[in-house]
Amino acid sequence: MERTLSIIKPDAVKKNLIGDITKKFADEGFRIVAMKMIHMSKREAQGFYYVHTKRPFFDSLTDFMSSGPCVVMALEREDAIAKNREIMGATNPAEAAEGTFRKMYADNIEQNAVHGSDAPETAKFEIGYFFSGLEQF
Ligand code: IDP
Ligand code: MG
Repeated sequence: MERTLSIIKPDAVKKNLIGDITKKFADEGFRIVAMKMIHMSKREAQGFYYVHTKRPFFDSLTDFMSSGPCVVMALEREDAIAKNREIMGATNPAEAAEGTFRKMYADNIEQNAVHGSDAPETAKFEIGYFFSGLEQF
């Protein structure tokens, strides 16, 4: 079993997609082991995306991520990290496969509906960024 961090980003929350997205995770065999709705401050969004500090889109990305509430979840499944990346689709919705969250729901490469950890070390950091041990089931 492996755990990954998922975020339903502010664009998808605004579109009322929380139910559709969590249903798909259940259908794909993920167990939600932690979950909450939060509205990140700019500083909290910068901390979450610190690996992208030097990227040209960092300021705009962290404005977007702090623009409204999002849903953060820790998900558990066999091969959770890769499976979540698969059902999310490519970062740019124009390149995302049919049926993926980003193909179905994303507006553009920045406002792209969902986040998913990309490796075991990042999953550990990202889950710990939002959830204490007591909040994980
Ligand atoms: P990922 O979310 O598919 O792992 P990353 O490269 O880690 O993609 O980028 C993190 C987030 O930054 C993306 O999900 C997207 O919201 C935003 N982003 C990535 N590339 C660009 C870009 O070229 N322009 C604007 N925003 C971007
Ligand atoms: Mg990434």
